Amino acid sequence: SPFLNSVVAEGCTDASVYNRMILPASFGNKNKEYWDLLNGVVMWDVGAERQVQLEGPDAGKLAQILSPRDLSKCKIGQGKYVPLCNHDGILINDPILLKLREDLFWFSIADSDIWFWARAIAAERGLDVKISEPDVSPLAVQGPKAGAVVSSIFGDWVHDLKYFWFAESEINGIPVAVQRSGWSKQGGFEIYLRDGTQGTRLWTIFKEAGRAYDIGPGGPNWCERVESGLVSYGGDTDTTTNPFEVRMGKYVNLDVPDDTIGIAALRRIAAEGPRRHTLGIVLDAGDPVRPGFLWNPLYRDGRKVGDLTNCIFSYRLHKNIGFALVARECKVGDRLEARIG
Ligand code: THG
Repeated sequence: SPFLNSVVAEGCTDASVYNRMILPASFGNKNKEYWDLLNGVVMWDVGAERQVQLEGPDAGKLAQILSPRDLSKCKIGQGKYVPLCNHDGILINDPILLKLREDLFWFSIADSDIWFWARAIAAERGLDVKISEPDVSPLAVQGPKAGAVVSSIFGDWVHDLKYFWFAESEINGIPVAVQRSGWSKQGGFEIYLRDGTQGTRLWTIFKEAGRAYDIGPGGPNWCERVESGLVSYGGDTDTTTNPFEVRMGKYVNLDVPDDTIGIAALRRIAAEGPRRHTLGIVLDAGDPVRPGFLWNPLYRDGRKVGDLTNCIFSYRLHKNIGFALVARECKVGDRLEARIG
């Protein structure tokens, strides 16, 4: 990521690999990073969220072929959270789509190879569209004070951006797009850096503007995102998971054109009713767990009913919490047995 040198200088202690890149997770004080996200403002190097760019006369057509969410009313400057599915209706990514022009779109992707997929589909369908990974790297600014920091840099207009809408801008000659977005429910923005040589300069601009608000470095926060119910593609999903099973059914429109990949399967799944759904789970006992994708079995009356896909100690509840991907017959309030540790 163009922010890597800054992140190392800040003392990054934990990272993962995401889209074949380093995704910083923590700077050694997870407790502080969590409470700063809830009460203040944090900045995250999320350059690993790569853009798959569709450009050309058939870009919009390809975007709709790739996603079962209705994009016909998507405006220039608007973003949308969209499922991407394979022909069996299985979720293969959950990007944010940004429409920059009628003939220019970005899928800001989660951790799977959509670049190859999009190219293959475009070629097979004979579409006039160029697919590339442009020099674009997001920096997330999250938390209740994010608006104050971002507006102090770009101006008060950022407050008028609606959720997932964005505008192209620049700061000290550095080209960016500013979007109201981010992988938390604490509010904030993502700044899409459009010149990878300027990462250190952009990081410093935010660090200095954020000083008055005690901005600190962090990373996508596992505890907050589980408390907020945000899905992690590839972690909370497996190779058999469809969007209905992970609360993305509201982003599937069954009346999209028939040439949308997976729509026939999704219509069938919707008609039959998905087999599983995701519920939040609170564990009664146990010391704080290390966060992880466990996929440990969950039992009801001795019978396996699903999986605990992830588990994390909640700073707010002082209990371990997670997501239960379980059979539809399991309801809110059921008692299940989890085996962890
Ligand atoms: N930023 C950018 N790209 C990304 C992510 C990101 N691509 C992959 C991954 N993260 C996408 N995942 C999500 C999931 C949920 C949300 C954002 C990114 C989100 N959801 C809101 C909610 O659930 O309440 C709103 C959804 C809606 O109503 O449309 O914000 O972090 N650039």
